[in-house]
Amino acid sequence: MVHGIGDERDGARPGVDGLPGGGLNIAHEAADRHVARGRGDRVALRCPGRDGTVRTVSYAELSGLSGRFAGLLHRLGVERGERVFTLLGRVPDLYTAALGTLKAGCVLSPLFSAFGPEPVRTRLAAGDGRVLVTTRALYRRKVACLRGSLPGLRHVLLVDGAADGDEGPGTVALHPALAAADPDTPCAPTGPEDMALLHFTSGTTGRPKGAVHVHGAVVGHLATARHALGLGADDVFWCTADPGWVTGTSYGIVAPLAAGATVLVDDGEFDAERWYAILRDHRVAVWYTAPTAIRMLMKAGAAVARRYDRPALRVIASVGEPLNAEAVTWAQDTLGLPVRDTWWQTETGAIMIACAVDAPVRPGSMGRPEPGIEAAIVTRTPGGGVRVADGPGTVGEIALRAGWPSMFRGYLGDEERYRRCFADGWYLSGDLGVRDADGCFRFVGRADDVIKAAGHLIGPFEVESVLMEHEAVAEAGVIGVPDPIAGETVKAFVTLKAGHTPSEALARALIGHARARLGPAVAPRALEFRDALPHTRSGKIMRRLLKARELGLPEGDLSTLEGNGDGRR
Ligand code: 6R9
Repeated sequence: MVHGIGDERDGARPGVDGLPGGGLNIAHEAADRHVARGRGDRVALRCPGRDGTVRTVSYAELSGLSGRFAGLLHRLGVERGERVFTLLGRVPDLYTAALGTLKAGCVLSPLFSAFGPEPVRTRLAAGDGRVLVTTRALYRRKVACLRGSLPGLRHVLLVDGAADGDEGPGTVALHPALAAADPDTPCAPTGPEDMALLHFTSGTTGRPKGAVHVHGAVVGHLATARHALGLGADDVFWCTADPGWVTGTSYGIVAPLAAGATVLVDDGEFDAERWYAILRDHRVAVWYTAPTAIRMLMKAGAAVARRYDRPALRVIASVGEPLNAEAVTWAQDTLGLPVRDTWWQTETGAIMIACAVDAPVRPGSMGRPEPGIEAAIVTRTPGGGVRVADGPGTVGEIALRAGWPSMFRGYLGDEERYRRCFADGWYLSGDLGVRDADGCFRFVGRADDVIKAAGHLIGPFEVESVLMEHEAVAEAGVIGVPDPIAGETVKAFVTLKAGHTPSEALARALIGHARARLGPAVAPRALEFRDALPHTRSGKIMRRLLKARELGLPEGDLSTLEGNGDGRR
């Protein structure tokens, strides 16, 4: 097993303590050990309210709250290894639920609160969710209607519930239940290879994949937070990612708490003035955000930025989508700091390649592999193996030598799909890149059809399936089209069943249907009707070709294109 850098004194697992009786549990590393080290009074969470007040939660309080949550899960009969889902924004209860779930030895699976009922249902069903933690409003809007189809979902814990059962059978008011639970509920004696986190991610085909992560991943979260982001225990850290995205868990919850830092917890939407005020008023030192956010700040203009100072800000870093060179230099000129790029995936669990704080920033380059990580550019060979590129300058797939601590350990229930991610001891990322003579990696593109809109990975299949539920739709093909702010937005091409004719009103109705089912973050922004869609001979929609035609790019290899029905008349 490869380890990242860490504190030598901590022995075999750098940077982490391990459970007092042996074993490893993320919740212990993220809360209890700070209390054991006499740092229980330090602020773990700093939560600005809309009214200007600031609530803080100390490490000792977080340890107690997560103990209570674990005790509550025990009382409800939830067993070790069972899945607890969250459908919450960035609110203090999220941290209680996340760490409490891990403390109980259960598995945490966070969902996007912007999801519509359909993505919520598929994930709860695929992950066999036993418990869901959410708000009354989200429960009413997105889950109540699904309860009948989710017999395994036994308990719904409502963070703003008034009384048990007030939203129907199996609903529990979280706060009174926590008040009655034992804050000293001990941490389950999990081991480093026990399943801890389940993150759903989207692929080109099929339903979302549940990437399985283990407690040992905390070693990678912590090492990279320190090395790539330069995070220390005295820092205020702000990660703007939604908790439903792997970044919002690995770096929104686990890494900064394991580092003993103060996590800024803000649930608001993007607003340039408010964001600058947060950086100033809460003395944020390390800020982890996304290229879309930087581009939105660029759009808001330099004048706004100049009205606020950033007294403690030391590091700005981003993840999730290509970071354009202009954004890096704009930040340097306007905010006085460059944006440091980091590259990783749901599957990798933690940052793999980064323009780390100790390295010079080269706009357009993602930087180098983190310590303990071996990355290469490879091409797949016909025999199912890989060939590592000899020298710099070759475009190929970004691959990582398998075996780092935060590497995913499986796709839930899909061993075959997991196996296909590896060849000759390398994990194949599905991203294309190139390495320069200095060992720095540049991002070239995706090798598959998945869409990255505002940093969020969207599987075209999930969107197509929902469009095809509509009575008028015969077939749908979904692609990402470039957008100056969000990187990409979702666009759908649709053929209609006999008896239906294209119209503006129908396009609006289809987009409306998709928004209601999928949520606005996933639904298409644009929709066009076609007489036919291009297919491969095996019947798959050729999204690549839809995209090439939409963007006026070369159509590439058409040898698998079906003779008829390419959609162009
Ligand atoms: C953490 C996260 C992973 C995909 C990845 C790649 C894209 C991530 C990037 C980047 C260009 C970067 N991606 N970091 N593209 N530059 N620095 O985003 O996980 O949602 O699984 O997405 O995001 O295409 O393969 P996930």
